[in-house]
Amino acid sequence: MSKRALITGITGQDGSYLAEFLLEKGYEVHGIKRRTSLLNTGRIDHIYQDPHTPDPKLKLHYGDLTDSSNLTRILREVEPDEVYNLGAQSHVAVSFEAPEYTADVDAMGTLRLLEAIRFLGLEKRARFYQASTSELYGLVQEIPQTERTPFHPRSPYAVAKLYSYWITVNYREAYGMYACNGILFNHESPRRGETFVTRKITRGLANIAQGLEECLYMGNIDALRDWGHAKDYVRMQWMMLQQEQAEDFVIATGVQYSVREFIIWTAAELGLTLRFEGAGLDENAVVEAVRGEAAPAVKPGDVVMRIDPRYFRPAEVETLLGDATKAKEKLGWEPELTARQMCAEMVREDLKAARRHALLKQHGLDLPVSLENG
Ligand code: NDP
Ligand code: GDR
Repeated sequence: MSKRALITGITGQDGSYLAEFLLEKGYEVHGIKRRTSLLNTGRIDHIYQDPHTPDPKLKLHYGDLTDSSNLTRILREVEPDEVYNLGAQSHVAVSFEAPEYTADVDAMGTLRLLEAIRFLGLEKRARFYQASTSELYGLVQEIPQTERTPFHPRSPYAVAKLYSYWITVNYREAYGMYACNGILFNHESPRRGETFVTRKITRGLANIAQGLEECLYMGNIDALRDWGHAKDYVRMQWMMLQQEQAEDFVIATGVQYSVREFIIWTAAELGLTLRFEGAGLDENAVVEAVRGEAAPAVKPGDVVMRIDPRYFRPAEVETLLGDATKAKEKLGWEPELTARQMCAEMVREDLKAARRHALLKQHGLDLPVSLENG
């Protein structure tokens, strides 16, 4: 009999890679998707299986982390061997705008799921993975951050995730559940949500290169992050549930870059050289030179980026750098892709999309480019 996994957040970046990974491993994968007014399964359409086919290996259930009756019903129906709680309002800046909702989903949602597992008597059967985050470190107490570094969350998102971290530990200690936290540092991919900084940059500059947008507005480009590739990180989520004992692990590359460096890499992939003007946060980035074919719409001297304080956060996490020694030693995990390689892949995919869009535009089929920002 194949193992059954239940993924909350299956329509998100990590959920989609994890579902692919588990299907390849022969799992029956169940995912919870929210009801939305527009289709939200774009990241998993390529692995979608028509429910009318005999014995589909991927099954989707409507649900929401704010609805405990629905979580209980789905868990009862699926009786999973492994539960991956990836669902969340995952945008840090948005959590300042919607703190109560963020707490409901990111903190109480975890409790609802754990309680439903316990209520159904599945606590000895279902192994539980909680998507914890490097945002827990917030105002960092130690560099680099390990499993033992104290937490100091700096946003409603991080505070909600702190609750989830501890309630996961608590259910492990109180009820002997196999429940663990992956403290994951930032991880990205071509499937990254468009309003997170890396994707905002690769998509925005690719659009500008093709004449679909004029200028990108950014926040704190001096923030430092430890960026890995989502594909490497979901492998680790699974590995964490295959141990004898449930434990918490930091997952990170151990290398740190600034948002500014990520901008420069992206520009280089597009054949652009940027000149940053001004100091600190009041900078304009001015395109100084143009080489290659990838940015036909940009002329030397064009201002392609400006700083807009609306993207500063009320409390910022300036620097994060992880130490994943424990994961490397105990689980033999190693990231396979560097941040620079990941950036190149993201630019390639966003440029492909921008070129398609520009081509349609040339032929009079002008679809508006979504300028939703974050
Ligand atoms: P995404 O934002 O891409 O995906 C979040 C998923 O959660 C989506 O499927 C979303 O559904 C779903 N979701 C949102 N609200 C609810 C709700 N109320 N009920 C049920 N599902 C909901 O995030 P990532 O894939 O990047 O991250 C996965 C998890 O890992 C998140 O919990 C995030 O906080 C955490 N994390 C992420 C890191 C990263 O760098 N990516 C690092 C550390 C932790 P919909 O598609 O409908 O919006
Ligand atoms: P983060 O990711 O907050 O670390 O949370 P994000 O990509 O949003 O920001 C990273 C850093 O870039 C700075 N920044 C900007 N960010 C956004 N979104 N938009 C901008 O215009 C911009 N300009 C500068 C930010 O201030 C920040 O310092 C992500 C999410 O995936 C969380 O769910 C996850 O828990 C953590 O990573 C680890």
